[in-house]
Amino acid sequence: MIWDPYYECMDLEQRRELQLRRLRDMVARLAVNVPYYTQAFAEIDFQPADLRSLDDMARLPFVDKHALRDNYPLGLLAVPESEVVRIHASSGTTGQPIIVGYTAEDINTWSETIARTLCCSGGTRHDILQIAYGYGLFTGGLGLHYGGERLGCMVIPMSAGNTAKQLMMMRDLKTTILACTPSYALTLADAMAEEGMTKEDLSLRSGVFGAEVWSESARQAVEEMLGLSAHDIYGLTEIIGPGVSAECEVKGTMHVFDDHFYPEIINPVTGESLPAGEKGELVFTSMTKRAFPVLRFRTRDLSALHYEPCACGRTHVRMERITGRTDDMLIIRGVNVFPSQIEEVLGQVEGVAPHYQLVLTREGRLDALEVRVEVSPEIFSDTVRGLEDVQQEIADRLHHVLGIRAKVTLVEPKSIERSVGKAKRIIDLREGK
Ligand code: DLL
Repeated sequence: MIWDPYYECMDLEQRRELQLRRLRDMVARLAVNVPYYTQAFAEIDFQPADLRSLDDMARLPFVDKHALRDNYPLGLLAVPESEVVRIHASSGTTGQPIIVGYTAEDINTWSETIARTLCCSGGTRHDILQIAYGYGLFTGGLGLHYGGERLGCMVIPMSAGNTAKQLMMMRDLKTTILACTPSYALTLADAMAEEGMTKEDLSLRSGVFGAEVWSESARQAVEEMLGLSAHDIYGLTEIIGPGVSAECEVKGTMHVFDDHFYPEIINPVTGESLPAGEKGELVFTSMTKRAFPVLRFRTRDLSALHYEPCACGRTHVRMERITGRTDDMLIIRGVNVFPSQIEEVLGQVEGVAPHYQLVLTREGRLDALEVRVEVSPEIFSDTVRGLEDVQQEIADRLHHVLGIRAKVTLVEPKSIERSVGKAKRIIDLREGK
């Protein structure tokens, strides 16, 4: 089912006209209501009327996390505070959070884009939706919650953690759609085995997983262990939260709800716009947000955009799975390495569990990478020789893909800390990195 066929299946030309109209309106609101943008436009001598075509977007300045932080807490609101009905905050690991506000209309838009997201994964009002994303300042829990209610699902607001209770509710209430981070889905799957539960005891048929980078092999593992169809969903606090883009049944790319969020891909070094199909940094402009609209926000996420229509009938531009963040990129002995490349390699090796950690140290002047990965119980109880073979196979494959040698350490099943939210995969112990 398509939630909103008018907007989701719109003719491309018609959508471009809609985007231009909405962008003009947004830029005019920013110029008048937000001093930060008034000044930024003045600096480049730009008037809202100068936005004559979508190509003119490239003239406008970017906004990045620093600009948002500098205006902490509510300096970039485009409406009076009295119109704000909710705030959320980004889950940044260091320093000041970024606070974002929503008007009642924004909450409505958000619920709509989440209802679309759930429909993309096959959801209907007959579904029982268990939300194991964290509730609170993080956008995952409440974002999915309002959208699930909008669709008419029976919503179970579990929040993250409390794994045994999650499984009990899942079984007893016959949950059909699970919403959580992919790493927590793996945690739930492991715990299921421990409780002696099988996927046949559950009624799951679909999952909406996102908020962190994950791989095709993690998808296969989750689908197999939980007995569901796993869908990638993407979003970020600064733009709205989850509900920016979602994978339909065709899978492989995510539909960007580009009647609300205008996407661009740029070269992360030069800032130049890149053509369709080329990989670069995603930039989003929120076209309809009232309280906290952002102009050309640099996400640091790496992806590519595709404009050909999808077999599902939706005409939204599609984005590729996120392969990493520009600030996640590890530079190891001068070689650029993304954790997702390592995850993909590990997924190809028989007997290796999808739980891993990357530890970076410095040996003398050189960077050293250690890949710690759990092996399955069968492999773990195998002969030393068997373990050495697995270790060697991983090291060789990593060398082939990355061009550098990594130390591979096989660790006992369940020895790597399980996450309930976004997994922490990188431990960087290098000084002055
Ligand atoms: O993670 C919003 C969200 C909640 C998305 C639930 C999906 C599901 P933030 O905490 O602001 O918001 O983090 C945003 O998470 O810039 C990406 O780096 C990463 N991210 C989000 N979705 C995906 C995904 C939420 N599907 C940051 N694949 C983004 C890879 C993702 N990375």
